[in-house]
Amino acid sequence: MGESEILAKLKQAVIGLDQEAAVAAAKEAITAGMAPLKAIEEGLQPGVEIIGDKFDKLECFLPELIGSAKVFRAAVDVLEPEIAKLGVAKHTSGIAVIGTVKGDIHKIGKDIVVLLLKTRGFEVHDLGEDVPASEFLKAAENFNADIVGLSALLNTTMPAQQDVINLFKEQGVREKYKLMVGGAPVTQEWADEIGADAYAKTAEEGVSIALTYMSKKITT
Ligand code: B12
Repeated sequence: MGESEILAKLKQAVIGLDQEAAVAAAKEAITAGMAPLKAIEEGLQPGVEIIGDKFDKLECFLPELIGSAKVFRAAVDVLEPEIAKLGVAKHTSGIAVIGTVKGDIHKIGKDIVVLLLKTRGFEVHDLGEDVPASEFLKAAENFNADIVGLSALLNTTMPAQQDVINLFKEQGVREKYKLMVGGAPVTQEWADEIGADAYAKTAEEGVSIALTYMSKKITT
């Protein structure tokens, strides 16, 4: 079976809230030698985006949103060990603290960032979801982090990213960390407005920014 067919199956399984089909398609992706991240980004993700759009237009409701997340997760569970196998780093690339900001319980995207950072050698402290600004600060200081990642999926929780940055500034520790923001509604303009160091549209982009930052930090 061709890659495009498998990607279509993954997408359709999410839209159809069909966990069995999603798991089967994820296994097919592995058997076909497809890059696991491609299966996530080009198969599963377009599926949840369609469900999200339908939700927005009141064409489906919260149970479908929850269902799509479960199906997504089940397929990622199959793909995750394949991503982990790609891990190449034998040394620690750096220390990252990451979480979804206060008021926001979306975790799928953040979890992918965590997974990719780990496979690229980062020591990652995942603070989970609905994380208050003070927890980000505490963890960054305790773990002596290099990078702090803030995920937000709601327009209403994007200001909580700013709250974290403001708190770091107030406490005089802003310059010690690279503060990176992400999540579907977040943009480069927003990152600039709130004074974040970096914005990444995808998990992959975020990890590559993190690695570039660490290589500069080590050489300077
Ligand atoms: C699944 C889902 C849920 C699930 C979440 C399950 C879970 N455990 O995560 C549940 C059902 C719980 C949920 C709840 C709600 N949701 Co919802 N949800 C979604 C949906 C369909 C998919 C999100 C997702 O997982 N995408 C897949 C991942 C892989 O993509 P991602 O998160 O964008 O992450 C990628 C990048 O953004 C990036 N990234 C993410 N974080 C970070 C962080 C850093 C540091 C970096 C570098 C990169 C990065 O990397 C990832 C991979 O490349 C979206 C639709 C959409 N188009 O996004 C709506 C959506 C986000 N939800 C929405 C809404 C309104 C809600 C609710 C308010 C609904 C309600 N009435 O209760 C609640 C809010 C609950 C809360 N307080 O948080 C709206 C938000 C609108 C807005 N912009 O404000 C959306 C857009 C749907 C819509 N079109 O209306 N939701």
